[in-house]
Amino acid sequence: PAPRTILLTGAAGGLGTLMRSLLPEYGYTLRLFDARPVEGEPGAITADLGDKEALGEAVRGVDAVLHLAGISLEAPFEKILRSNIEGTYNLYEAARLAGVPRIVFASSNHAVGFTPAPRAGEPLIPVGTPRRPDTFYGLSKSFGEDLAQLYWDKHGLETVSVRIGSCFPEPTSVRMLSVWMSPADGARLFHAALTAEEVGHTVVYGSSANTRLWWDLSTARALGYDPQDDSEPYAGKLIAEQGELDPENPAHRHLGGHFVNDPPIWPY
Ligand code: NAI
Ligand code: 15L
Repeated sequence: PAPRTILLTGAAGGLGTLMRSLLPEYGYTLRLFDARPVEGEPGAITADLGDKEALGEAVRGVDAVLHLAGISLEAPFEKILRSNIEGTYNLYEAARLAGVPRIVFASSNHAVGFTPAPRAGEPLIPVGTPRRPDTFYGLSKSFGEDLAQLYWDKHGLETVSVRIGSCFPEPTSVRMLSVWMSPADGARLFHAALTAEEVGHTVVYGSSANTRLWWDLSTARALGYDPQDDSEPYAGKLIAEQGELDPENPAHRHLGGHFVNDPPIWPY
């Protein structure tokens, strides 16, 4: 049966807020969870991913989890460790103990951020490309994908790991022309990931059907995802403002964009 009640972690965040407005159209009832209060949602669970008791209650009776909570940019390792690594482990343990059958995990392009972006005519990057995190943040997403594989192999808990590109209302950089996922396509992809049959652990890239796409959407399409949007209408204005991507600039040359040359954040 199609999942009806979904635990949405990270509900107060940017993507969580977009999905709170879009996913109910697909018939889902959402249970909300975030460390911060969710505006206008007094019923939301306000708790940290470190709170195992709260997580145990949050997952009880849900059909699936859409796991968006976590630090969403580079940060000191200790913070990434707590929210993204231990926090994601705590969520998987809670889900396993409660018998939740599936998690859709917000992975990121930064798990493979040091992969060179394909030039015109070169093949798109497949999901099987070796992981090359560009930050501690990307490393935590790489961990999340391995955790998901372990929980599938050992416990039969299914996951779709979505290596999201940039999911914002509009693309705002020339790089985003290649990696943008419109919010409406994001909802389409999460819906496909929540409802496709027998996914085991499947890794997909999350973006719209962009003319300048860098990666291969075939595993996402195999789930039933049929993207409807393309960043190309934004290309003229963004290129006029920012210029074309410069192949000499490492931040333009890799999937992860500026994350590859951001200075490390101390302390390690
Ligand atoms: P965001 O930073 O706006 O939202 C993340 C939410 O998680 C926040 O509301 C925060 O309070 C919550 N959170 C953080 N640590 C927590 C903890 N320890 N316990 C409970 N809640 C905690 O990020 P955004 O853009 O909404 O991203 C959502 C997810 O998708 C993140 O996991 C991010 O890494 C991932 N992602 C997002 C992309 C995007 O384009 N928006 C691209 C790739 C991945
Ligand atoms: C991410 O993983 C971040 O969470 C998001 O804020 C964007 O920076 C996105 O990647 C991106 O690569 O543009």
